Amino acid sequence: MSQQLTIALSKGRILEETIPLLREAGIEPVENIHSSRKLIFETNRADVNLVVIRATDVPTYVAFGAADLGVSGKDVLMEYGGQGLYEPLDLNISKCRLMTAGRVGGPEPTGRLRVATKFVEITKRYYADQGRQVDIIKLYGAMELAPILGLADRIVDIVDTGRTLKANGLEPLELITSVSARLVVCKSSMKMKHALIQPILNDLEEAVAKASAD
Ligand code: PRT
Ligand code: MG
Repeated sequence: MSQQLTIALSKGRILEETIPLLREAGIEPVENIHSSRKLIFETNRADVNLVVIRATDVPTYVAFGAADLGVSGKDVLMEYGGQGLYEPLDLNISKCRLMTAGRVGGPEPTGRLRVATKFVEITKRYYADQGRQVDIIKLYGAMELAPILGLADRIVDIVDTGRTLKANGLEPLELITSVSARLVVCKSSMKMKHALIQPILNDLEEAVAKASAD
């Protein structure tokens, strides 16, 4: 039987920017991904399928080999850890920054800093590297609310234009890392399906170079 490839795509804003890159690399879903409720999509290539899943689930599917390739934000990859994954290509899309933020003109917190975030692992590492002891409060959304209501002194969140922070009386403080979407490859797929995967990596690399030159 000939080999099949499954590519896991992050639903939401990353998906919008991934589809044109895939198309440029010769891979196109046969139906409209945005308007369908399906999770698995056939493409113009009989040997390639796409799955569209929650961004935070992409590394898991790829690391376990349930998908061979994936597209995932660097923030999500850092939070997941690197086990089982190669990260061969920066797709240069969905760019943003992961930052700490606090109230504009807020008082210098005394004692242990309380930090609210959904990026618990990244936040732990960031402050540990600085030798700072902090209390981390896990949230699932609307991090901006935490400093306003006094739940936390700081948040760690994604910033693009900074408008969301500003609208909530917050300001960006420290840059933790720059973020963009990356192509990830399952380590065992890279071995077992190398002949199928390598040309796609090459084509995507060219597609990224072309998009960046436009
Ligand atoms: O909503 P859900 O939790 O299900 O998923 P999600 O929010 O993680 O998905 P989605 O579609 O929002 O995509 C998230 C991924 O896109 C992130 O993991 C990043 O890799 C990337 N990305 C790029 C962003 C942004 N830019 C971005 N601006 N993700 C989120 N934002 C949000 C941010 O959380 C904040 O609320 O936009 C707001 C900040 O934008 P500015 O322009 O106001 O600063
Ligand atoms: Mg969102």
